[in-house]
Amino acid sequence: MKRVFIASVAGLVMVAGLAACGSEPEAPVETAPEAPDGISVTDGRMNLPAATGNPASVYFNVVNDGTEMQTMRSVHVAGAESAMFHETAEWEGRVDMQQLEQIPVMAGETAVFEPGGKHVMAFNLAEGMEPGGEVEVTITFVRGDKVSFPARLLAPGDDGSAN
Ligand SMILES: [Cu+2]
Repeated sequence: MKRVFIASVAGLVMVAGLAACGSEPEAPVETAPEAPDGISVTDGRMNLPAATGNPASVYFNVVNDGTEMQTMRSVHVAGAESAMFHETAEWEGRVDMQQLEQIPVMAGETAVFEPGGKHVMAFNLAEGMEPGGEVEVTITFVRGDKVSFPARLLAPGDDGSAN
């Protein structure tokens, strides 16, 4: 799968605050989402936190087989009180996380969410989430289209590659 780094369009990405692992809840997601033209999501997975109460990390690939750029605006994780896009990167010599307000994915490209890079942080998880389970994740795009996909629940640190 082609990997896409969005550094070239970093100007489009609004960054709000450094290392914000705790913030406002997202607006609730409506039912019956409809994906933008050509958008699909593969390999959804969520690493459960090692300690109860900590946030979980969600990873996946957003494939844009359409003819237009699509821009992700928000994310909802079922069973989490709130969720947001994050990126892990090095700034001035130290590795840190930032919130991303919007994430574009160009026509014909794939936005990869993976450990050490872009990811979704899910906060205040419901009880009873166990490895082997699944949750639904919904991404909303700037024009209001949505795509939902399952994320497999993995133990902390499990990269899911054995599955
Ligand atoms: Cu994060």
